[in-house]
Amino acid sequence: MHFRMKDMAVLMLALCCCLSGTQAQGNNDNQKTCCLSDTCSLAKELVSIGEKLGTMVEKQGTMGDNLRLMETRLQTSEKEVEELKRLTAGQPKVAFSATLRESGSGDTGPFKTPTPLQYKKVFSNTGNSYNPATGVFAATVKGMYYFRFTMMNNLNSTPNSVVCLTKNGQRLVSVWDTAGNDSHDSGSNAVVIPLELGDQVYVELQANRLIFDDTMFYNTFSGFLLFTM
Ligand SMILES: [Ca+2]
Repeated sequence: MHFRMKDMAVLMLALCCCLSGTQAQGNNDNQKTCCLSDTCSLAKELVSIGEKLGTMVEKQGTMGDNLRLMETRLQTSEKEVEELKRLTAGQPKVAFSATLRESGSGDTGPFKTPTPLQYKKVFSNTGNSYNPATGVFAATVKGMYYFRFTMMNNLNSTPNSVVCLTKNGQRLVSVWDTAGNDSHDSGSNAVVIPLELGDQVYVELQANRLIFDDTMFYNTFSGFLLFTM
């Protein structure tokens, strides 16, 4: 509406100037000249108001754009807050740690085939993802995990100790000690890996190898969820 108002004022101003010029050339009537002068002033004022209105509308448009941008940012922030709430307040808790023997001492192995080690003495098992009856950790939460295991041999000549951390039957990392002329060797290894639901992680004693443990608990298997994915 302001543009129409401005346009009308411009037309009036143009008409006024035209008539004023005609009057100046052909008519010296003072009253008519005064009347035309007032009309010109009014037209100029209307032009000025129209321009101001135009500027205000432009500013309003910019403010509207800014408001829409802020609304978009707010919606993005709200989504991020909801995601953070989900990741923190609702974070699943998965952690376990176990060692090989509940009591006594002696060798485990050798076996004719690669065999999952059953860590019987459980220190912790939040989430119950680790099964001490099988030695297998089965993921019930999709995410990034940390696993670590340790191993010991005890003055054995061959067969000696080869132990692998295994995921779904695939060897990931290992500890190896096949030199029998030294004694009481320990070793450890660890991984950080992503797991899908149902993925199985366990420590496997390789065929024709053995490990030793007693109530000092040298052989351990531990793991925990770092974050969900
Ligand atoms: Ca050795």
